[in-house]
Amino acid sequence: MRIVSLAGGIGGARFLRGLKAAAPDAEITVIGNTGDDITLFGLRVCPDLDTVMYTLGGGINEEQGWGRADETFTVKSELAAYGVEPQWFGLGDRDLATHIVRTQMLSAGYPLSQVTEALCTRWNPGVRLIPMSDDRVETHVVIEDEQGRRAIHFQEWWVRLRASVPAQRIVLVGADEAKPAPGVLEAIAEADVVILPPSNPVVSIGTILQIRGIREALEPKPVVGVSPIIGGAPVRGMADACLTAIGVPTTAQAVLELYGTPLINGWLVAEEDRDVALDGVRVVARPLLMTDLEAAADIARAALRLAEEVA
Ligand code: GDP
Ligand code: FO1
Ligand code: CA
Ligand code: CA
Repeated sequence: MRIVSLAGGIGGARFLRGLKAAAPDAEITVIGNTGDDITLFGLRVCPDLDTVMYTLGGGINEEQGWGRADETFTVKSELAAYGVEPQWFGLGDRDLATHIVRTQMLSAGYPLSQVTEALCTRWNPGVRLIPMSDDRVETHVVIEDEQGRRAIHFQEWWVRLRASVPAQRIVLVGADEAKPAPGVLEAIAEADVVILPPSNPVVSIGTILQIRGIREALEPKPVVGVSPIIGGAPVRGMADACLTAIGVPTTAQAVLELYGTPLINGWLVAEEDRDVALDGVRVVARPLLMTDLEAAADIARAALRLAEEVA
């Protein structure tokens, strides 16, 4: 079986670990969000790609959900001693090696998709991980505070401000010109099923869907989504702040309507959201908390069953 999954960071990566366990013989292609990417200290950092790569490859900091296990921060404190900004983003020593290799390859002219493939030869994530685009696309957030109205990088809003200042707009800079990376549309065309994991519906899945041609390629496919919202709240993180910014309520119903038909055909919700409904979509209620690998595998199995029903 050929499965395509879109993915952000933590929610996507934890689901994918369950999907691998649920479908050990499947060929899984993951289309990763690169809207979170940022250049810091001259280094290109791809948080969501790395979260998927480290989680599936066994190198993730499990408690945190991002960054490397057994991490140290010597370089970070040395940079701080020079007074170099930004100091609100923590790049660990082990993690830095990834960004150095990536930046070196990008500078030599390799596209991000080939760089990601090269990094994955070390981590063996057991899936084919492709960035949504080789073109530089970045999520920026328009805020208004004492310093006036301005756009800041998504990471500054998310990490430094913890999304505490309301986002007036979320803009994907570069989306108009960006093309899907090589292999993205081909993998979708060949997929038997497509799964939208419980990733952030705005700045992870929503971002990938903005890349020209991706939504259109997905629409005719049997697509099953797993709700990232349970009982009116994001399980972790601040996805509610992103939904509010685009005028969408933080409910499993509203996220389903945001994805909409004909894109989505099956929608897995938590048991407390079992009254969610949309014409043309089969809704199934299951426990959706990814407390451990087994729980994530159960959710993935339910998603695959639902995909078979709607195919
Ligand atoms: P990020 O890029 O690290 O923010 O990660 P993703 O975009 O892949 O996923 C973040 C989303 O995962 C959050 O908005 C949560 O709503 C969702 N999430 C996290 N843990 C769980 C869980 O155990 N169950 C479900 N259903 N959703 C979860
Ligand atoms: N998130 C934080 O909250 N603080 C950090 O210092 C931080 C550093 C960091 C470094 C590498 C990386 O891949 C991810 C990192 N994250 C950090 C996570 C992260 O950037 C955000 O949670 C996501 O981009 C939102 O998906
Ligand atoms: Ca992300
Ligand atoms: Ca469809």
